[in-house]
Amino acid sequence: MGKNKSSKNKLIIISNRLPVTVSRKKNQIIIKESPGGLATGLRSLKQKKKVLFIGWPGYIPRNSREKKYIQECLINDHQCYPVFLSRPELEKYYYGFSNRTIWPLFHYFSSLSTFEELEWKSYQKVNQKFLHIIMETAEPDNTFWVHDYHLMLLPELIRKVFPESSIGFFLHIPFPSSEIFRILPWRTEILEGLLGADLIGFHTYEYARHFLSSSLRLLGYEHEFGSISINNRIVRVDNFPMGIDVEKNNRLLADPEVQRETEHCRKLLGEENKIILSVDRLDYSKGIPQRLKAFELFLSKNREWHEKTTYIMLCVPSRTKVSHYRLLKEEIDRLVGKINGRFGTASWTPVNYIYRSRPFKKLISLYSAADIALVTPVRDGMNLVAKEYVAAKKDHNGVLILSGTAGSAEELGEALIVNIHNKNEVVDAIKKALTMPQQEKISRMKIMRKRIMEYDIKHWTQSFIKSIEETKNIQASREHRKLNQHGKTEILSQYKKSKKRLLLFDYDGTLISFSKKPEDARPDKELKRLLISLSKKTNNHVVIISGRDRNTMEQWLGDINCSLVAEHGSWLKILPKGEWERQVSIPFQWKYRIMPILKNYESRVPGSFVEEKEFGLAWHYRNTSPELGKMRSHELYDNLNEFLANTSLQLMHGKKVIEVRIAGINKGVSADHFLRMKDWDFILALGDDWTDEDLFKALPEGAFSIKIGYGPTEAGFYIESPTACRALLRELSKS
Ligand code: ADQ
Repeated sequence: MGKNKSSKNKLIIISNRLPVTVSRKKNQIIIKESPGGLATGLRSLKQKKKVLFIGWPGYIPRNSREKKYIQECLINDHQCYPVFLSRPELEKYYYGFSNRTIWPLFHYFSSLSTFEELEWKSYQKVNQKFLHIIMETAEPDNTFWVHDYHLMLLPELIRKVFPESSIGFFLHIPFPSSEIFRILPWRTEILEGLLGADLIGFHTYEYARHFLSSSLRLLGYEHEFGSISINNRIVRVDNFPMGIDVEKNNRLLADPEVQRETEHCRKLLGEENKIILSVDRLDYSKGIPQRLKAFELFLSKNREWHEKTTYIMLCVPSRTKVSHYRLLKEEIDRLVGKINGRFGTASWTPVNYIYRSRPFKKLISLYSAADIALVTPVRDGMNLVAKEYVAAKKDHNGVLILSGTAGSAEELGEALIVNIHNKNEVVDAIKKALTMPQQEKISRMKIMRKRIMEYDIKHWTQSFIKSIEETKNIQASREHRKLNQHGKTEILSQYKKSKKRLLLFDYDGTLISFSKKPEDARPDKELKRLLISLSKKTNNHVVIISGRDRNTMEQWLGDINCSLVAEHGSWLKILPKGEWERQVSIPFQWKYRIMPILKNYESRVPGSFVEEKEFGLAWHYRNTSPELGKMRSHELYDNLNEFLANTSLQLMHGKKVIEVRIAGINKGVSADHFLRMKDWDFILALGDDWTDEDLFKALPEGAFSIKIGYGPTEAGFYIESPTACRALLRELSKS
């Protein structure tokens, strides 16, 4: 396969299936375009970007000659780069891991999920196979958009070979709650695979939230407004509700053939007859048996609607090779037979069951004709049928009944929202829909249509691609502030030139990494050697500014010739005098009132503990279950905030700690003592926490400030970790 050399503007869409279908008829290979919504949405981008597709063409070639022929046709005529899969790969990767493990699990059918090591191996192998084609086709600076649950390992694989590329991933199915997701034996591999992307998109906010929660619980990644920092990379997680092809919809609605078909359908069933319609792939997630049972109950409870309403149930055959789907088909056949046998008459068939795919033209005629759409999946990532029905109701004369568990319910709140497991609720909704006043139908439909027309497939595609670009831009601006060799050289050369140097260092998370228990973070030998060497130099004044208590500071660092700041500045030990001086003179009875509140949280949140300082109290939650800790910390913060109003105490939410201390004391105020001491010609401040932001803000122009780790900061530079920070100190001490 020849490389298609091109510019940065190449967009590569990777999905399990290509937007073409290859088949063989009478010894002839037939290639048919089968554009889904995505391919349509991408059309609007084509002026700006060259778009290529990578995926399975849906056909296993008989020999290498045929393979080569298909390959050439697909590449030259359709910009499609095929990934050919063998029969065993299809069985294990597609029917197996994708559709017997991930699909049921992610739709909350955990009891249907199978966990087969061989199928997982095949899933890994096929993801690698996709990577192989990508490497033959793409350039390192291309944009990649990976789709769906078949290819969740691919973002990380691409990242490894093309570290600088832009990678988006979109999941078309739900992302389950972390309690369900953690059932998966290969959960961390899947998460890490996805986190290789720059942008991870879901249909709804709920799925994005579940994903963030799994990343936190299973891998410990915190997020800030949906952005996770992994090493020095940002991964943005967001929701992008997929829309439909509105232009195609409008074009078809205006087509006389479609209008004729709509009228024909209405006449066939009788003008007075109300049409209820459902359109699904035959899948257990779509709740088809539950819906049939609810319809049966409706008929048994509402005899007055017999012969006056017909349910047209359109099902597309799907995954017929998976046994659950075969069993489901049998159950549906049986239920339809039972209902029609029980209620049908010579002139009326209550359920009109069509088990085949229909061209979209026919589908839209049916949507137009139907009085009610019954879209009641048990679980559905989005469900485009609901949107297609609303879009087809140009006259606003229709009612949508929709499951609350379909992603589209987040946008279509004006539908009659039901729980498919509650048969009576569905029966009531059908009745309500059949008798709904015209004005109410119109007003509900109008709002939904407006939204669907606006947020269509073009909008979806463009906003996703734009969001990848934005994430890359944020990344680039962060890179720009990252302390690189150039920055280091600048700091070192200023350091060497200067005669009066002030070095202000935070301790935890800056000079040393966090440990589970605060008492375990004592300075190691290397750190002590470094601090001694830096503070021995006559031109240097080293200050360690920490939130820790005075005793610990003295015990750990008291033998070094440096100034110390404890409890964010409540105590100072300033060289050359070198004696601890108290900076606050407030009675500390307040502690006896705050302590019980903190103790209460200590007992309610396992793993958390209270630290008592001379002028402060701190509740640490580093070792708690991350979500519980976070939730309770917000609760505690709010409680204390009210409690401390109009007192001379201040509340601080640091890294995994909530602290109460005397107002007016912070690292900036403390730093000021030292900044005023001399006319320094070199100032360097290092810190990782937001309490260090006060320090950064207090610095004069020309000072160097470095934040350890990423996040919003006043500091001039970023450095990724305490280890990198150490390396810098080593260079300073050597020079
Ligand atoms: P699906 O599970 O396939 O998609 P859905 O969103 O309803 O579900 O899309 C089905 C599409 O197939 C619709 O565009 C519909 O017109 C078409 N279709 C259905 N029945 C048909 C029939 N009998 N004949 C012809 N066409 C038919 C997955 C997720 C969804 C998510 C989509 C898009 O499961 O939750 O909405 O991807 O992300």
